[in-house]
Amino acid sequence: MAHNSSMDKFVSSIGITLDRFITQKQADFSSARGELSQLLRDIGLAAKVINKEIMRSGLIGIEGPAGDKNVQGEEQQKLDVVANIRYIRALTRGGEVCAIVSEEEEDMIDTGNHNAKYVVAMDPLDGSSNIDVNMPVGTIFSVYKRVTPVGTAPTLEDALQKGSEQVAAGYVIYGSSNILVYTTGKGVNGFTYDHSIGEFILSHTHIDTPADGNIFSYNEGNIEDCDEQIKKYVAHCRSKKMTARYVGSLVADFHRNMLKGGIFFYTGTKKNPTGKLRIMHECNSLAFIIEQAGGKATDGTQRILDIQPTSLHQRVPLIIGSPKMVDALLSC
Ligand code: P6P
Repeated sequence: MAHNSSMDKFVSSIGITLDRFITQKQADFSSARGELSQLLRDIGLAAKVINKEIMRSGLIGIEGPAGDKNVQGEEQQKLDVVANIRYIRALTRGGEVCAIVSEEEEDMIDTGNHNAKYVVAMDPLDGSSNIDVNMPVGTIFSVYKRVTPVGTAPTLEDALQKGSEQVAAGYVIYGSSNILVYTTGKGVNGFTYDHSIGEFILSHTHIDTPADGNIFSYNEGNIEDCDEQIKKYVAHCRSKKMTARYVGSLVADFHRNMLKGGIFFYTGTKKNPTGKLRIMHECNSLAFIIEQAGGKATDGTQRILDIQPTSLHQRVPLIIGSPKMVDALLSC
């Protein structure tokens, strides 16, 4: 049948879905047999479910504290607990993950999938205290290949791996729109959730972060507690009349800075001498992503990705963003 161009507006392409993109990119990995692809799809599924619950949180009584504290001693929000259960269930049932390290769980979870090749470390819902005030929140995840033999029970050795060992990393930002951003080491791509068809559609192809920027993200409430280097850098930012932007939700601050250029830093304070952010659940993932986008991530002395984690909930100072801004802070 001849194609009538007047119909074009009714048959425009929906774009590339996350599923199709993952399958297409699977060809990049000769050894890939689809397990990592399935794992990424499982994360995408859980993200869709969590997104639905966040969008309606004020209507279904799921807002506010769960009445418990997590292993960090932080007030758990109901949605922290829900997101943790949803992601653990999706990854366990997906069958591709033998172990999960969650910010909301004191110990590593053995999923029972002992023939699975992968381990996932994640913060199921970062910044959840912002939900009740309708600020953006996020999920952050890292994927590692297990180091113990397939077919055996996973051990801590499978979990405590350097960030440089990640095979994939990503985050979901539940904000004015919902975007899943991930890398498998061949660039960073973002997918915007189309609620009308329930699909993540490729929207940010091969993200490169600007080499320099004008945005600095730091909780200046800590300025009296921090070391001289940070004080000098903040003074430098002020002298240059840079823009201070701090949402208090790591994924939101990171995502904005990666796209526009900028620097986020959360270093040691008297309250948190090694910083507040966790290397396994937050820092390794974002460090992998920012380096793939041309940026830098350091703890002030070494690459985040070179740090050998020694405990599941280890905190590290995090300085991350445009390379010239990170270098400027380090030279203070
Ligand atoms: P502060 C949220 O609780 C979080 O873990 C990150 O999302 C965020 O960047 C940071 O803590 C904010 O911490 O101490 O500035 O409130």
